[in-house]
Amino acid sequence: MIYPVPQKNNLSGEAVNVSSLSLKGEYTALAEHILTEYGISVTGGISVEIVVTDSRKTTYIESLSRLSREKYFITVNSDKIIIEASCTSSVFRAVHTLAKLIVKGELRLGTLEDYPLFERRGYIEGFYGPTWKHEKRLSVMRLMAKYGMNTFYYAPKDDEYHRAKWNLPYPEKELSELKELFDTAAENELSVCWCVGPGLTYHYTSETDFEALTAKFENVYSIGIRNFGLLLDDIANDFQYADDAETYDGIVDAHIALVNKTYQALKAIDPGITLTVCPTQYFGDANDYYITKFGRGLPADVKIFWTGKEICSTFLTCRQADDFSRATNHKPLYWDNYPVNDAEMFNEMHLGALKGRDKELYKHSDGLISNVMEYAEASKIPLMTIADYLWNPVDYDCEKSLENAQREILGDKADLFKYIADHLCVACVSRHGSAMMSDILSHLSFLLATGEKSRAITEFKEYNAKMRECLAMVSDTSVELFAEIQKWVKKFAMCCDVLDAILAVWENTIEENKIKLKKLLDEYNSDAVILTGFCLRETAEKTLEL
Ligand code: LOG
Repeated sequence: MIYPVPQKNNLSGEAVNVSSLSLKGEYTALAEHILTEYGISVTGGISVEIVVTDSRKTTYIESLSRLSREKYFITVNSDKIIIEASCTSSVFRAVHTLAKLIVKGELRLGTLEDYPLFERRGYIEGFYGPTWKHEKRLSVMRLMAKYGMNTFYYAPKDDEYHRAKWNLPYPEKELSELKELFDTAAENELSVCWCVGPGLTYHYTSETDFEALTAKFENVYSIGIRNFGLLLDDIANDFQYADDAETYDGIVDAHIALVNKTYQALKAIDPGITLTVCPTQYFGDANDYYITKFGRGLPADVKIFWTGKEICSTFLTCRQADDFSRATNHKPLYWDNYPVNDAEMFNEMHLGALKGRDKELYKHSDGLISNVMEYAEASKIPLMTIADYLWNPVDYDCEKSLENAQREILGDKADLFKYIADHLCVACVSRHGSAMMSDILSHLSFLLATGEKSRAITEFKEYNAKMRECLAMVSDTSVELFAEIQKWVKKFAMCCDVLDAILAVWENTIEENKIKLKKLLDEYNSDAVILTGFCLRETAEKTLEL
């Protein structure tokens, strides 16, 4: 299986083994570049012909009632492979798919037809906390493009030129790094939206502030950005300057005026510019006064961010999306606060798969943009599942997608990694963690309670040995992902100690062993980092009663 799962994969004939190939047709340089990244040589062999046809003829998708620039076909014959696409983005997607099929040994005679269901599929650096290092940014971007995302929003709360110093232009160095980032996005078929969050100090009636805001847009326009975001989240709910309060009836009126004025100014710079906004009320009930008035007061083509019923929503449903559209006259563009783990969530690590988003949400929304964690490497795992969901939500299988993501990031280390990953998935999308541990401990407790003590001890030792093996592996901070999760690794070490102490009591129910277990359990419980679910504490407490 390759990911994201293609829409119609009829490559079901005889297997075709490709060790090298030759390219013909259009976009061969792009194709060569991608294939080489997968280690596929283009020095001869089966011919791959890339045929680019007019998008109007090829890419109308009935079920979506829209044209897609990203639809493509791959036809595999015994003597040649034909890629049919309509433009660079569909060639880009097609070649990635072909490369994945070759690498996985899944290339067979037949045809494959593919296109994404969500129109906008992306991620946003929109979290509080240390901003991602430049190299990390590039690496996440390339990976997300490989898995079919097409949108990137730049809005790190702690980039001071995004928020605190919104009215100052970027210094040369920062601007040139941003340019490199945005150029990489373009090479990877991601559209970039640069966002500004002026609301902490913005003076709505001040012309000077508005000029500073447009100057800032121009500053970023100069490096090639054509999509802009105006974010009004997490700012005061009321006026901070007396003359603002005198001029506008309410804060929403000031926001509507600001968005409209910004929209006009941007269109005057370049009619091709697009605008996304984040309202001050970005979650909750779509019928609320602020969001209804806000939505109705904006031009139709301004996109509106919305996080759903909650800031970090457990579910995003088609019905809620329709309520939002009716109330605001705009489809929601989901700012999905998963896997972000900032603010109150800072003791959680979100490595689980995306869950709880309706399969048909693509018909009812403008897209979904996932807000990431300050941990870039760790974010890649949930992000890959999000990319899978967004491409093909109908065939999305969260467990298989997660398995594939762990393997992509960790290779052979993925199997052992599951012993810690089991505990790193409690988040808004799922409150259930430690599924594997919970099964094992309840099975072991059952054995103990039904007189099979020696079997319980043997199997317990096997489990603890695996946990220790995993602990040794994840303590190696030369692996980038492991370096990022050390806070949880430390707690995992405590967990291993508690498990060994439980086992010691099972083996020898003496007071001394119980005292040791009690001490380790107390230490474990008093550490605020979130790791295992209830199962560990429950087993330890029952053991203390033996
Ligand atoms: C912020 C966001 C933050 C997230 C999770 C939005 C629109 N804004 O409550 O920057 O990462 O929550 O803590 C937010 O979600 N505000």
